Amino acid sequence: MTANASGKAAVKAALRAQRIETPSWAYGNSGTRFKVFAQEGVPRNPYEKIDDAALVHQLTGVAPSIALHIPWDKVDDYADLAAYARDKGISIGAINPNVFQEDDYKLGSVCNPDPAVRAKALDHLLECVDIMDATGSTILSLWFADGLNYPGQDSLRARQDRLAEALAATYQRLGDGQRMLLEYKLFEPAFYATDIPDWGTSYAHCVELGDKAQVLVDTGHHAPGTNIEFIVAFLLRQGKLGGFHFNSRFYADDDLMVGAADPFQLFRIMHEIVQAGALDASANVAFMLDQCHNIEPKVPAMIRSVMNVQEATAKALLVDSDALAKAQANGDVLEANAILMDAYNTDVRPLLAEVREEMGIDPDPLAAYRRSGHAERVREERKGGQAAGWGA
Ligand code: LRH
Ligand code: MN
Ligand code: MN
Repeated sequence: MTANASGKAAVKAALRAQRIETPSWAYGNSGTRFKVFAQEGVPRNPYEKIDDAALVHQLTGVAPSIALHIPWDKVDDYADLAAYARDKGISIGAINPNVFQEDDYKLGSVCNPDPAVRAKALDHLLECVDIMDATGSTILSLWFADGLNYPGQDSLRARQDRLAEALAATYQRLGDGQRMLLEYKLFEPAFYATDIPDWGTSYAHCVELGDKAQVLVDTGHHAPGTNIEFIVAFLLRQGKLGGFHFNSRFYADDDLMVGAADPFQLFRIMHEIVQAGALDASANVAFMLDQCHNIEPKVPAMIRSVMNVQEATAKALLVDSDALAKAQANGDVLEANAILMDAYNTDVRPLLAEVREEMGIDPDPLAAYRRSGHAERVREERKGGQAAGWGA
């Protein structure tokens, strides 16, 4: 399918304006619970993670922020870290508190039956809002590993009360222009029950909290076969879609490169976004990656991931919306489906190459990366790279 000239200009403008956030932890060493395979040239500290994220932005033109995970990215002076990022041409994105990696959290963090542990977890959440203030971050990205392994282990209902209490206290602390996104996950690390297992639980808490609380959809956190684009469409309609953690999965929370396992699903999600006008920055949907590169080199994998999101977005932008609306109104099932598939089956790589050239960057970011000599340089410079945070 082809867009007409003015349509093509609008598609290109939307692609130029797109913003995709990369996660600091994807630049560090990672693995599974069986083994972390250390790679050469991996960042040794948060500053070097910023260097890598800045390079991804330089080569793709659409990844101008980096999410931090605290304390994985702990530094003495967060304002200094933010200034460093600014100097490199990027900014600090979402701040992700970590209330799942200390012994105290064995039975949960904000849902823990012990009030002292709950207080400790809340302190950390509030400390992360301080870090938002220091870095200029506008998003507190919350994920809780809280849950139960055995029926009867704790009261499902009391845990919801404790959760609501901690969320409310954190919400109160948010300043103007700051918001909190509440991530859900069906499974892992708890096996019997998770305290925020699904979008409905997250949504209900966010509604109770107010406008500054929205749902975060991590594409790897659902039961297999879940229709994620339906969740996206519903949350957008309610003004409660805060953002994404994009990644791919075949079986569980695999955290593979986005668009690798199921590019069609990514397209269907982006189609809902585009149809709702939510690609526009004014819609405030944060497009963040949350993935690990256990066996592939990290910076080019991140570039590939950003490009995969761009390709899905370009295809979604190419859907002939007028023709689709007409076919839908006419109840023309085959035509409506054909219009969608036409867009999906378009090779958008030449269009994206044009967009990049117009942005003054290399039309082939991966080739530009290989030519940059970055991999060879950091292999020499950086010895003993940092683990992403877990499994090390
Ligand atoms: C949990 C999760 C959450 C964490 C990240 C490291 O599975 O998706 O977003 O912060 O992984
Ligand atoms: Mn996530
Ligand atoms: Mn996850």
